[in-house]
Amino acid sequence: MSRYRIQAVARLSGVTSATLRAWERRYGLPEPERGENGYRLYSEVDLARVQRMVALIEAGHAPSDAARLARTEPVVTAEAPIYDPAEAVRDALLSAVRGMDAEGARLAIHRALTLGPAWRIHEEVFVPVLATIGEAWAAGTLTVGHEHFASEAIGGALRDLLRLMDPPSGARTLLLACVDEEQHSLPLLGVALMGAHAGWRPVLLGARTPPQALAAAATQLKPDAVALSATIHRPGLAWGDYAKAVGRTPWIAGGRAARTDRAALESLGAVVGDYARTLQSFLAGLTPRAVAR
Ligand code: B12
Repeated sequence: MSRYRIQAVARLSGVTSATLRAWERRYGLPEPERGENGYRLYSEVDLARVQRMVALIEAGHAPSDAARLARTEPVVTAEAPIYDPAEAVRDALLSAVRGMDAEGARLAIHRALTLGPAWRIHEEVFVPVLATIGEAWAAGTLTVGHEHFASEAIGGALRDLLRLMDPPSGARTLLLACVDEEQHSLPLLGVALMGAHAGWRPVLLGARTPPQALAAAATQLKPDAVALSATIHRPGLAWGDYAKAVGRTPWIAGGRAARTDRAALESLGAVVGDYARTLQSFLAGLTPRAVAR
């Protein structure tokens, strides 16, 4: 590991040698070793912590707080490879899928659950893993069996996350469905998570929902908004029947097939969402008063 003399640390951090010695005395940071001749020798980690402390002070922290934070935060130095926890979990989940290793998938998903809010876990782990699996399937290196295996594991985790996200009392209802013949229900679960995160109460009809079933559910539930997902493009899909089914309720359609049919959908009054995140701006634009019943 590199060893810097105090002048070098002063030059690289912009902190004078006197201040470095004072910080060491007062806050125990940095923690240089002593060379044979008694000179202070600083490591990469010491340097990174001093630089971090400077940044924290510039951001308004008192030096004592900055020292405490700089000491407890993980240190990224030029020597330490940057560890990306989401990447590690993606790798673990993909290798479990390749090996059809149920225990490995369960463990990887448990690790994923530590990475932040549900929508971020979905965006940073599940969506990229599913996209890689889709590419591997198209390239012939993974089978439909692997796709099913991954869908079970990830779908289960998404459902668990949704169950844990208790909507606030008085939450508005978001009715979600996949269009007729559409088996790709995982994208819909991701969209439901986004809705729950925005404080809405998602009600899922799931895969293969014909327009009549949507109409019946909309009549019964009187949702405040409807979200539809379509992945496989079907040229004859009766979007007009879905428009009738939702009536005057605001609706959004997403998924790669909805994007293909964007013009038709927009002419029917739908908003077309490119990403699950689009749902949030769509919902944010719906004030309770604007909701038509
Ligand atoms: C898992 C999977 C399956 C599972 C589905 C299980 C389930 N319960 O969902 C199973 C095994 C059943 C399946 C079947 C098939 N699949 Co498939 N599948 C996939 C895979 C690997 C992942 C799908 C997924 O969940 N992606 C993650 C989601 C979250 O991402 P997304 O779909 O891109 O959605 C994003 C946006 O579009 C948006 N979005 C989606 N919906 C909505 C809705 C709203 C309202 C909003 C706002 C946004 C929004 O949000 C998402 C995140 O930003 C994809 C690969 C891929 N790249 O997606 C292939 C893929 C979709 N499948 C494909 C194919 C061809 C099929 C099959 C025809 C053949 C097969 N592989 O078995 C059948 C057809 C089934 C049918 N009739 O519907 C192709 C589709 C190609 C095409 N024509 O466009 C893909 C792309 C694989 C590939 N690389 O070729 N599949």
